[in-house]
Amino acid sequence: FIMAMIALLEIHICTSEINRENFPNGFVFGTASSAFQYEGAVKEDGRGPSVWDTFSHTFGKIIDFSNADVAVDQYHRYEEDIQLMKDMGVDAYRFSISWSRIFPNGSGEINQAGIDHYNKLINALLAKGIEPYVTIYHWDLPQALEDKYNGWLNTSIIKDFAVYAETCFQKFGDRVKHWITFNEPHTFATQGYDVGLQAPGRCSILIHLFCRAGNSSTEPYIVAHNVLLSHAAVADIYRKKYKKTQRGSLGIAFDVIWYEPETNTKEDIDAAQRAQDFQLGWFLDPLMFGDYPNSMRSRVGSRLPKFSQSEAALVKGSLDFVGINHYTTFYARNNSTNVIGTLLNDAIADSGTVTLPFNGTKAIGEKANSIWLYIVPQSMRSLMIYIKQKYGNPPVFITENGMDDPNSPLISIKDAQKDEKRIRYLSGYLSYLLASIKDGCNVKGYFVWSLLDNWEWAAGYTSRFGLYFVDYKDNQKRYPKQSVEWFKNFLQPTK
Ligand code: PSG
Repeated sequence: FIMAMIALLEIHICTSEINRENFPNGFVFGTASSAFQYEGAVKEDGRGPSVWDTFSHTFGKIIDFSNADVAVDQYHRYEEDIQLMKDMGVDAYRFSISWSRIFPNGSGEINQAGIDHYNKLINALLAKGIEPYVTIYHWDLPQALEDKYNGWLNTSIIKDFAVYAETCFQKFGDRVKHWITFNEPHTFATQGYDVGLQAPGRCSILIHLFCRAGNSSTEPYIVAHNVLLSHAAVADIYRKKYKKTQRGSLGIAFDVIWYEPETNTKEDIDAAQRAQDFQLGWFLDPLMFGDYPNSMRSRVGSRLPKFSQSEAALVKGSLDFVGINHYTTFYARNNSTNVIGTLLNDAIADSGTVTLPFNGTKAIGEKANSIWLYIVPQSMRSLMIYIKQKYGNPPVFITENGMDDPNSPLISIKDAQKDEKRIRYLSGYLSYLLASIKDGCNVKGYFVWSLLDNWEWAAGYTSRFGLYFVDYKDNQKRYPKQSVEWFKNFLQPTK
């Protein structure tokens, strides 16, 4: 009988319309963005170029040959955008600071105009009762540091990043209480240094057909290692010098695909675990336990950098919360032959798994627009339970969740506004997030990616993740999609 009641309750939780009142008091709802995808104004007020300026201006790297010189012009329109958020009733806005606005050369002189800009943005948010959640690094490394010492490949980055992050604490930490040091280190380590599809576009696969320089089997691991050491250095500075007065907390936003074993065989169940070790565990194991997962150490061997005892001690426990960017689910299967992996000789092959959103016969869920985005809402719950059990139930923020409209970029404004699919996506994922909270998962907040359509990296303007449609042909005008009204009702159910 009890089991039947629980089952009924679950059906109820997962199918009926929910709103914020179903979530615990103090649970934070917001929307997310990043500087390079939103700001534009790339040459204004002393900003220096970043590796993404260089990459996007390199012929053939961006699907629609676009760049983010204008993007959605939030540098100039932040007040208008804050009003859009205010009207929806969000509690918080996650955005990132552009390193090369603060330090146009990556290090050295501070650019006061950059500080002024983020002060204005933060103050305008707070004036409307919206809390800033600030990502310190969302992929836009100052080009000067790439030129000077190969950026994340060099341990010199640790000190420069620490100076930049500490400057953020000094200038903004009186008002910013949630810091995300890094966005998706796994994504930029693999996309930027293994397959070369993102800045700085390094790789060695296919005998350097796509990348002039790089080493796909070693560089992703070096980059990730330097990211972990940089985060740990910054967390140490924050705790020693700022935490007592500023009382904020520090996390990292990880990209996490949920992996379903393709079959019930032990081989595939182990493969799914390994795939997760090589994605989330790569970062979260050192941060929680002080070292890389066993599966990584045994498979990557001497190519995997090692933490000294003092480094391990600094890295371990340096997170106050875990940020999770979750969008999609793939099947995982054991890769027994690994022919392609042997051919490519890259880091991605090391996990010995094949991870795809479909098996021989069917797709794992309904597809959104991006080739990697399949809709499997219940994975949100599985993932939260996984983190609870494996990592001792740390505080978690969903720092990104959302989908892009099908048929973009050619979609008309009218059609784009009818985004029932996004509404289904968001309410589905939120329902299972709520279910995980009822399971005891320590989830503190949720951010939709994204407030506006924006410049989607290598996909340029062909992918529209916004609650608001942006008309790129008419001066970046914003139009609400139906999901705006839905989110508004979700956030203000009694109004
Ligand atoms: C995240 C997750 C996957 C692919 C790309 C991202 N995945 O599961 O295969 S990138 C991430 C990023 C943000 C992007 C957004 C949508 O942090 O800047 O615009 O998601 O791709």
